[in-house]
Amino acid sequence: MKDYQHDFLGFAAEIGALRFGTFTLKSGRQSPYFFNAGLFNTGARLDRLASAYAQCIQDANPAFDVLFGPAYKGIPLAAATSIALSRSGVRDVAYAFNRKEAKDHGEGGLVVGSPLVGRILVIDDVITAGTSVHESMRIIQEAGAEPAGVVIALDRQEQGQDGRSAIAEVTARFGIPVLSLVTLSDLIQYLEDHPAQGADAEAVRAYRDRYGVAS
Ligand code: OMP
Repeated sequence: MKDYQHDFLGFAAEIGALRFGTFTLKSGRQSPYFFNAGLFNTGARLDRLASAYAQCIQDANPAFDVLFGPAYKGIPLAAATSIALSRSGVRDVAYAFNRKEAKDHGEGGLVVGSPLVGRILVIDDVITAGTSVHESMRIIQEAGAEPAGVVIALDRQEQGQDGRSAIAEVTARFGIPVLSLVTLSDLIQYLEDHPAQGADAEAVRAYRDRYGVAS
């Protein structure tokens, strides 16, 4: 694990964005842990999260033109990541996000910010079964743009709709990379090294055995 990944996990646990207990996921699965990106809810927290996204993008260096943050949680993530990339001297990156409800007055339309043109890098929070990411792909394709990749904070490394990993499905179907700040394997390794923080590493391993896929 790189330093920024280790720091990200520690900080997420410290502010309660990474929680342990029993959680029902969008997919209906019962998970012993949950990552809530909405808890990066101050300027300093969001700054740290966005810096980690920017670091991940700089390391993998995918070719893209515009960042896209899917409503709602992806919106501050894409905006803050574009700031982090410009501050780190990479370049002044355009960003866009969608509305959930189409507007029929004013500027109208579903996409706000930069036009969705060229290669679009999606900035999202989590992929579990892959439902949210398919919705982003639909928006990009309807705009006539091309998906360039997806960056998420946490890859839960779970089975998608056809039994393969949700990420393998996205990569195969759209031919794009999915980058993550950390994966479930990183989280398990982190919990093994930091056993004192009230998390049930055994329950997380059991969950991986039931729903996980090899990375
Ligand atoms: P999928 O659409 O199944 O890939 O689930 C991803 C979405 O689930 C995320 O965009 C979140 O809304 C939510 N989620 C989390 O935020 N954190 C988690 O740890 C797990 C989920 C989830 O419900 O699977």
